[in-house]
Amino acid sequence: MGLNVTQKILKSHLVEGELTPGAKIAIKIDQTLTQDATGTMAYMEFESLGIPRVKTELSVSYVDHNTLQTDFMNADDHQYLQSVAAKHGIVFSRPGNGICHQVHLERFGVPGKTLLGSDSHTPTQGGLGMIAIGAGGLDVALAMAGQPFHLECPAVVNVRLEGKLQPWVSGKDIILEVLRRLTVKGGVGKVIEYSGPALKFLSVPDRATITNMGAELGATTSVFPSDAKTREFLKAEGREKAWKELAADADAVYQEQLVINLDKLGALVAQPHMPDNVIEARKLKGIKVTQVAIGSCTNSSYRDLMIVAHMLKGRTVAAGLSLFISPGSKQVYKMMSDNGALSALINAGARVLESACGPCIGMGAAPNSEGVSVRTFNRNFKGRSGTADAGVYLVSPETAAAAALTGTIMDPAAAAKKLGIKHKSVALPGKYDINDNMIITPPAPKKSAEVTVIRGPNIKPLPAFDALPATLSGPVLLKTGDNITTDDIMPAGAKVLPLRSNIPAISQYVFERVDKTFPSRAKDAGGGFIIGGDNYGQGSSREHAAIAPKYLGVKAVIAKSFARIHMANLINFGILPLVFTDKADYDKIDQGDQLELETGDIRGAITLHNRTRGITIPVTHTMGARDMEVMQAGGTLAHAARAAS
Ligand code: MIC
Ligand code: SF4
Repeated sequence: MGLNVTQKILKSHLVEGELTPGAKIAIKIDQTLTQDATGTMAYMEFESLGIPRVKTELSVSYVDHNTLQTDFMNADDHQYLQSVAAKHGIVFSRPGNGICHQVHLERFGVPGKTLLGSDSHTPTQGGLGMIAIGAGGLDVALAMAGQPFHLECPAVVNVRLEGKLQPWVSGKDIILEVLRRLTVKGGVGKVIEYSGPALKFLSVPDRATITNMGAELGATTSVFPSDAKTREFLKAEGREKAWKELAADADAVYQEQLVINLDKLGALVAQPHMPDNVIEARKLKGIKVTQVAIGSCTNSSYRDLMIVAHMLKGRTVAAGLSLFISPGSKQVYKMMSDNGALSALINAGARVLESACGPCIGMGAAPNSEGVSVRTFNRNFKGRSGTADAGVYLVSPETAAAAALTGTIMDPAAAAKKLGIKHKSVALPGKYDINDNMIITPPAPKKSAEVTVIRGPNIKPLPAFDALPATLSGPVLLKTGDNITTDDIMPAGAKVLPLRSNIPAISQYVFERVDKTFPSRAKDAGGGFIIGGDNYGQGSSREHAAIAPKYLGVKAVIAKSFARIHMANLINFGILPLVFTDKADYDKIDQGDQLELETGDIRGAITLHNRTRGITIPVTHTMGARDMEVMQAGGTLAHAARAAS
C-alpha cells in the first residue's frame, strides 16, 4: 500500500509505536523553534534538565511577540533569551528580524524534516513539506534535550485543490473555505495534506498561509508535497541544496477527502468571533470598517504586501479608518523599501509598524470601542485585539486592502472595479535579498560554557508541583461553554504578556475576560475544578494556560473534549484532563458544586462524586501509559527528575 507525504515523514522519524491513526507514537525531532512569549519558560525548563547543549540539528529562538517595551520586563526577557541561546547552542533571531514562522520559512525550513515549535502556528513550515507541530514549551525543551515527541498518530485528510485561483483570490481564501467546511474542531487528531493539479500554480508563501491557519482547525499539522514550486522558493532564498522531492505515492490512502475547485472560489471572510464563522465577502457589502491591519504570520510575505502596495499606490486610505501594516520579516521590509513599494504604503497613509506580531497578539493597535477591524490574521477571538467589544473580521490581503480604500467590507474584485485598479499577479523574486546579519549563531561549545545567562528581576523560577494525591476535592470554580480558547484562559496583550516569565504575577490574570474573580475565588477555596464544553483550550500553545491555573490550585478540568496542545500542557503540569463518559452529564454539574475525585488508580475507572447533588458521574480520559505516569508524578518535570534519580 502506498504512503502519503505525512506517513513518509512520520515513518522516517518514528521511534515508538505504529503508524495507525489514534495509536500513541513518538517521533524524532530535527529542528525546534521558540518565540519570546513562550520561550522564556521553555528555556527555564530546558535549563532545569541540566543538558549543556541542544541535541537537535537546529534550534532557533525568535523574538517577535513581546516587542512593545513599555518598561524593563520585555527587554530583560530578550537579554535572557539571547544569553541562554549562546550558552546552549541555540541560534538567536534578534528583535526586528521578523515573525518566527516567516523567518523560519525564508531561512531554515527543510522539506522532509520534523520541526517542533512552542507556538501553535509552527505548522506554517508544512508549506515547505515539513511535518511541523506546535507544542507547549516543555515539550520543546525535551525535544532540545534530544527526547522524542509523543503524540497520537494522526488520521490524514486529503484536500485536493483543482482549477486555478481567480484574480483577487489568494491562499487565505482557500484556508477560510477549509475552515468553513471542517470548523475549528474539525481537524483534531488529523493532518491536512494538500494535493491536486492546482498546486503547480500555488507558491510557497501562499501554501504557508494555508498551513499556518490550519492551526485554527485544531489539526496536528498541515502539509504540502515538496515539488518544483518548493525548489523555486528555496533557490530564490539561496537554499536550493535543502530541497528534496517529496510526493504521495499514486496509491496513497487517506482517511478523508475534500475537493476544492479554485475556479469557483471567491473572497471569503471569517466574521466575529471565530475563525470558522465564514461567509462570502460579497454578502457583507456595506459593513463600515474603522480599522484595517495587514500582517501576522499568516499574511505578511513579500507577495502579500506587494499586492497590497499595488492596490494602494497613488490612493489614500478611507477617511474613517486607520491602516496598520507589519511586514513579516526584515527581508520583506528591506525589499519593499528598495523597490519603492514601501513608499506607496506610506504615501497612502498606512501606519507601518516593525516586523513583529504586533496587533495580532494585542501588542498595540487595539481598535476603538465597538470598532470593526478587518485583519489578515488568523484569530478573531473576542477581546484578543485588546478591545473587548470590537468585532474582528479575518480576510486576505486583497480584501483588507479593498476595505482600507473603500472603508467597507466588500469583495476585492468589486472594489477594484469600482476604483479602477487593474489586477496584477505579483511576480515572486528570482532571488530574495539575503542578509542574515540579525541572526546570531551560537559560539562553539568551549566558548558557550563561559557565557553568563542574564536574568532580570521579573524572571522568576519555575514553581514546583506535588505528586497526584489519591483524592481530589473542592468546588467547581468555573463552568464554561464550548470552544473556550487559551486566550480566554490566559489572556495575552500588552499588559499581561510581559509577565510570561513570572508565574505568580501572571496567574492573577487567569480567566480575566471570563470572570475577573477567578484567581481570588480559587485562592480562597484552596483550589478546585473547571468544567468545560467541547474543544476546551483551543488556540495557542501557551503553557501558561496550564501552569497559571495549576499555580492557583486547579486540580482537574472535566470537559466534553479537549484541544490537542492544551491537553498535553495540562498533563505536563499535573492537571488531570478528564472527559465525560456521557456528554449529557455536563448538565449534572454547576458552578459552586462540591466535587470529589478518587484518582487512586487512574488506569482504571475514575469516580467523580458531586457531593452537592449526591450523585456519581462516570468520567474517563484519553491519556496513554506514559501520560498517566507523568500525571501521577505531578507533571513532566517531576517525572523527569524521578526518572533521573
Ligand atoms: C498566539 O498567536 O496566540 C501566540 C501568541 O502566538 C501563541 C503563543 C503564545 O501564547 O505565546 C500561539 O499561537 O501558540
Ligand atoms: Fe505572532 Fe499572531 Fe502568528 Fe501568534 S498568530 S505567532 S501572535 S503573528
